[in-house]
Amino acid sequence: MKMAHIPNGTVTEISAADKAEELRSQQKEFVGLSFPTISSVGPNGAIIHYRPLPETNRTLTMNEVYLIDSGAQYVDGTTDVTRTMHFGTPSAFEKECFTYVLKGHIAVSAAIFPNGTKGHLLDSFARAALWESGLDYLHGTGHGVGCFLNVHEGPCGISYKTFADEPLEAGMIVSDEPGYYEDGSFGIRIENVVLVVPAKPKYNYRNRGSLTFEPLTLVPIQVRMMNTELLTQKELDWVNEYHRKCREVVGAELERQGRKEALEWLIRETQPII
Ligand SMILES: [Mn+2]
Repeated sequence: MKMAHIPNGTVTEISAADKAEELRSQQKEFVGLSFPTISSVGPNGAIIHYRPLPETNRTLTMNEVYLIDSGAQYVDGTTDVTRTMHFGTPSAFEKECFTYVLKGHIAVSAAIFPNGTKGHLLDSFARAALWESGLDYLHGTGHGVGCFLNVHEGPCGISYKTFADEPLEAGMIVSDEPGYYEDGSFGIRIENVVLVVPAKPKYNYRNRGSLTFEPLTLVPIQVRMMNTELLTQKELDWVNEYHRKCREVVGAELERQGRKEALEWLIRETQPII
């Protein structure tokens, strides 16, 4: 799928999902998809567990939000990533909602919390910006991700639900995926898989130690969907640092694989926000 093909009306939810699968299958150690791809345009994006069928299949256009949640099983790991994008000009409301979701995503990803904290305590971090505007989403914020196992698994998670919630420990892998769904109009979700790692804040209360997250997923987050005026300096720095890392790590790999067009796209999509 090239962005240049969108205006022609030749890309659909199903063909975009097939293309993502084809590209994934070209990478080494690929075994299969880790779950059925959610590929959704406009109002279909507001259906949280949507998957495209021939009778619901919509065409990607310059006028509607596109959401894709997909992942694969590789012999050496499991992926699960969601990105939301617009190929034309998103509305002010779409951008506002996207930015609140992004704030929530960053709030979890950059959170520093004591050892022994359970994931459900972090769930409200992901919702605070939405809640402040009277908005919310009706699913949990994160699930455990196994390595060539289940893509949705325990024992830890980040959810308003408190059952089966083991404390987060360094080395655990969870998803960070807040969203917002406007019925009949659009859906937004930003999902990375993140690794729990030790953190070193200024103090170490009663020697209990602290943890934070390191993103394992490295895919640009579309700046076009952001209202950057709503972001704090700390959030802007997070986005810029994340995009720098995407460019460094994925850029080197695209170069190695000779994927020139993808590399040009990556460079465009990871320009620093000033
Ligand atoms: Mn997920």
